[in-house]
Amino acid sequence: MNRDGDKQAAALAAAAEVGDGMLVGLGTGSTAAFVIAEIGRRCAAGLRIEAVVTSLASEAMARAAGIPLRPMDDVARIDLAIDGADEVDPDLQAIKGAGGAMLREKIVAAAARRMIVIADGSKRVARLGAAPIPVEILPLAHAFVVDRIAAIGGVPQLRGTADAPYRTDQSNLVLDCHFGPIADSVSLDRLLSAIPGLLGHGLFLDQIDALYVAEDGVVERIARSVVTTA
Ligand code: A5P
Repeated sequence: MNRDGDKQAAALAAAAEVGDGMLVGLGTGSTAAFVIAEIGRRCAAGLRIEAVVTSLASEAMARAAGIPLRPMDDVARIDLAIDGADEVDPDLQAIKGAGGAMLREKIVAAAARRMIVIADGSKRVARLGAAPIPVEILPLAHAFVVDRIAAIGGVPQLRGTADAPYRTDQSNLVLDCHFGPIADSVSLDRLLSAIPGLLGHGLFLDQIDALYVAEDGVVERIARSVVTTA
């Protein structure tokens, strides 16, 4: 099966965990788009849920799909968040944020009682770090954060160009930070989180409860300690 087929297969399997009465966190990206479409289809068929979104792009998709939305500023607890990832390791630690939504994605993940990640097989890695870790920063802290990232061994690259930098949904900047293979993700999480002006980063260490990953059409559900075939 092709990669999109695998993304969709993982998304459909995860969407089956959504039930009536839930407040659901909707992720961002091409894999999350399949979940939004499927939940929209089920809402049209009578599923009664509400959702919060992690980006303006997902908001537009969810509205078009007819999913009832609540503003996140009104929400402290979410039943289930479903989102994609850029890399996931065997301990269900992940790098997220290629789509630039990692700050809102982490708030939604932290508010969620359970978080499920959906992915095609290409996202599975033995060790995190081939992908850069995206960090969202306050524009006025740009030079300062670049200096601090370099001081802890990272190579930060401004997303976009100096003349036309990429802007997040919150109008902030993104630095894609290359660290290479990550030996100590917990320490790196602490070091990044301690930099003033760095608003959020794409390392997700303890938020993910389960992964649905599809390879050649076969979906596997991996919980933090249990592996079953979906
Ligand atoms: C969005 O900011 C990201 O965290 C995405 O969830 C992640 O990049 C995966 O995206 P795809 O599903 O498009 O690969």
